[in-house]
Amino acid sequence: MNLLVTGGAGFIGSNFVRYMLEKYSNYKVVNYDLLTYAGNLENLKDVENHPNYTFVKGNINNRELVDYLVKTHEIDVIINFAAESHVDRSITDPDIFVKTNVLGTQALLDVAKANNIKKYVQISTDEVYGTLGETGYFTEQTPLAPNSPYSASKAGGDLLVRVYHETYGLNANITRCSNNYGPYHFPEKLIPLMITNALEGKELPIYGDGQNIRDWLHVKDHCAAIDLVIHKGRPGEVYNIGGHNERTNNEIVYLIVEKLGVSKDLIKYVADRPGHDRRYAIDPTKIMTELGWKPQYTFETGILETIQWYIDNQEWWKNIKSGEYMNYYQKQYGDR
Ligand code: NAD
Ligand code: TDX
Repeated sequence: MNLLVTGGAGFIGSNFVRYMLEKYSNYKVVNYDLLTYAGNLENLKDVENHPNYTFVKGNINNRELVDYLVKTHEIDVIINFAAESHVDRSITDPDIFVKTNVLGTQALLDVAKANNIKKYVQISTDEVYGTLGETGYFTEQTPLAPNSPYSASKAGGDLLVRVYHETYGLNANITRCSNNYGPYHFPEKLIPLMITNALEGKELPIYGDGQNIRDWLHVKDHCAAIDLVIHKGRPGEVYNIGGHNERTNNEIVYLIVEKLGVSKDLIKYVADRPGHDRRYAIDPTKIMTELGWKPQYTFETGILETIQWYIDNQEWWKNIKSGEYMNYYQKQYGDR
């Protein structure tokens, strides 16, 4: 099988590229990524010379280039991870979120349709469902009710994927996963920000009262679920992905403080995020019963492994935090 992975230089995409190359010795993977601030080829340093791996720099909005790649690499499946992914950035600059997450998705769908692609998988998020109260779970039937420019743009992309299935018969799936954690997570997001700030002795900013709840899943468990959807997902279906690991932000930050042995005085309660969703929690019954998915990691072991990864890979995140790697890749690839 030949896969086009868009956004494969980001956090989840790079873990997925590695997962597929390791698991399937006869699959070819083309990683197509614009290398925005969040894209980093250091995430895939260990596979850059793998015979089944090709990297191409480009924008998902560039239909001509994506079309050329689909044809020349005889692509069977497109898996779209490419997105602007940070909620806080979407609040200050929504435009790029619409351009990438809505229009970029439509451009990919057009190319998939024109080439009669065998399968298109859209990597979406539980945030499209909005927020939960103290009880209940998101199922695939929960109405879309996004509360941030980020989640609205992801919901817009999802609706277009639905339409290309319903109207044009494209064999498409949408996956909606809860919050991921694990190696190569960009240090603007809660868990890597708190670990790296704690290691640097910097403040640990908690928004609002810190009682917002996220449902955490190890990135490798997410990759395994996507693998199942590619091979066994029924055309047009949505699959929610989550492992029943609800934690308040306070619990997460206190755990990191405790495991790293730093002072609680680093914790600082700051102004809340506007439109801050209170609670996310996934009901994963459908993917578990239909596709046989089951998470392998418990949060307790996964978070310890992740903390250790950040201790062992300080150069990786220090380059990002200093902006060093962006200068490097700008020199390497220019503005193409
Ligand atoms: P990320 O920000 O780490 O990576 C995004 C990647 O997309 C980067 O490599 C970036 O360079 C690339 N990209 C951005 N704009 C592009 C464009 N126009 N053309 C080509 N490439 C472009 O994000 P992530 O956390 O790895 O998330 C990947 C996907 O999974 C996103 O679609 C996100 O919405 C979804 N998701 C993320 C989580 C999570 O917890 N991180 C949870 C559920 C779903
Ligand atoms: O400094 C912080 N302090 C803080 O309290 C940051 C960065 C976050 N938070 C809070 C906000 C959220 O309640 O922590 C929680 C997690 O925040 P993020 O890491 O920004 O993730 P979230 O907003 O939940 O979105 C993530 O999960 C779903 C990803 O970034 C999305 O791409 C994905 O779709």
